[in-house]
Amino acid sequence: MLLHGFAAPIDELDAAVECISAAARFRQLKTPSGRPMSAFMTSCGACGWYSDARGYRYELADPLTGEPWPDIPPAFAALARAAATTAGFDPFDPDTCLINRYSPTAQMGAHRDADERDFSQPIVSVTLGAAATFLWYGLERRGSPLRIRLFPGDVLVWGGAARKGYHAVQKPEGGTRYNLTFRKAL
Ligand code: MD3
Ligand code: FE
Repeated sequence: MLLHGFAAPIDELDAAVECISAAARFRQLKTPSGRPMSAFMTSCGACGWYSDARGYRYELADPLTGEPWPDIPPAFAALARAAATTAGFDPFDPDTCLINRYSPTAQMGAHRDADERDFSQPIVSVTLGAAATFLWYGLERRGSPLRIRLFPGDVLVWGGAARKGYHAVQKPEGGTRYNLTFRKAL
């Protein structure tokens, strides 16, 4: 479900991203095969998504510092819960929020989110900063995807059968894009 403008006003969310990234820096992760991902990432919550030669996984502490990830800010948690409720997924208690930062040349190839334990839990994603086109393939990674332009303040909720769908993100349109991805991973 696309909730256009659901996250507005977004100044408080932008400020929270700054605050989190001061404690847990944005970093360029490598895929298990050693390729650097073009988006820079950080996390907050009880765990954080991570990738390196050892594989894709959730880490309970930031491997850069050994410190726990910053807490999920109250404004983030409230937004994620409200969006999930609006889409019919109640209760939603995410234990992690991955923050992706896309420079004007960064993108994300087609993949599905499969590192979480319980696929009956939805995923909530929030666009901040620049707009970008999101590509939705569905349950198989072939054919021509549905193209959805996402603007700052747009929120997407993915649950049920869509939870296992393939998706990708194109380069942002003239600026830096941030995306918050709320998940219940553990
Ligand atoms: C559809 N991020 O971090 S969010 C990711 O814009 C990721 O940063 C993108 O895909 C971004 O894994 C897209 C939208 C999204 C997130 C999770 C999904 C779409 C999804 C899980 C299942 C289906
Ligand atoms: Fe994804």
